Amino acid sequence: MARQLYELVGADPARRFSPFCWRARMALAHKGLEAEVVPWRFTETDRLAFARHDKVPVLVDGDRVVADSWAIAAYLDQAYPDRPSLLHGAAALRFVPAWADTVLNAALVRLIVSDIPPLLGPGEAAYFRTSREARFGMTLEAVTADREARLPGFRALLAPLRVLLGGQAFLGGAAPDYADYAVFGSLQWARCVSPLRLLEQDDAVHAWRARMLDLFGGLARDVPCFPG
Ligand SMILES: N[C@@H](CCC(=O)N[C@@H](CS)C(=O)NCC(=O)O)C(=O)O
Repeated sequence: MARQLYELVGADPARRFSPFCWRARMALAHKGLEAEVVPWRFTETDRLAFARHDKVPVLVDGDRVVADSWAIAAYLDQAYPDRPSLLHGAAALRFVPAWADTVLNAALVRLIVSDIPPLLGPGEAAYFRTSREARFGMTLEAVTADREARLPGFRALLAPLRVLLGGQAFLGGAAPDYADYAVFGSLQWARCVSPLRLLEQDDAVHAWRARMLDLFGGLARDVPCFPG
């Protein structure tokens, strides 16, 4: 069976916007592995029943089915040990996706969430709005109402990245590793759904994101997104 990655898409199947799916997509490219994009939308939970899971990414690799972006990275290192390592067997590397999930994504969603429904089909947009407005206890527009004023605070959150990028090209060092893909996925999510300019042009994180967009022949650059 061909390798497949189930990825979240909008009304346009080319608009792939999940931070977690981007982690997995970049991790596959790091390993030099091709995987067919299987477009998946929010209301298609039944299509993931085979994986006993309700979220993407889901990787199908021959007879293996792996759900969850961290599990996919660990699986790829275990199944393809002769290819460049993603995690270097370093348990502490999990800190980076954990930080991205709990700090970075939590801040980002409050800046961009109202930009997402217009990119979805009517059924998905209704599901997204209802589920997220219940989570936030307010309309999506109210969540992002003062977002311009919160941009400096968001940029300050990225300080740990600037510490590393002051002395090296990638979070992983001279070359990228899963730390880079974990953080990049979040910024790519924002770039793919929102016209909001998150990063200032002279920010080291902006330059790093440009290097990430250049990787693998522009894999993440050449997709429907906003200029950012
Ligand atoms: N911990 C999971 C999180 C995956 C996740 O939350 N995926 C979102 C897309 S960004 C999803 O499938 N959401 C389905 C829904 O909200 O119904 C991972 O790292 O893969």
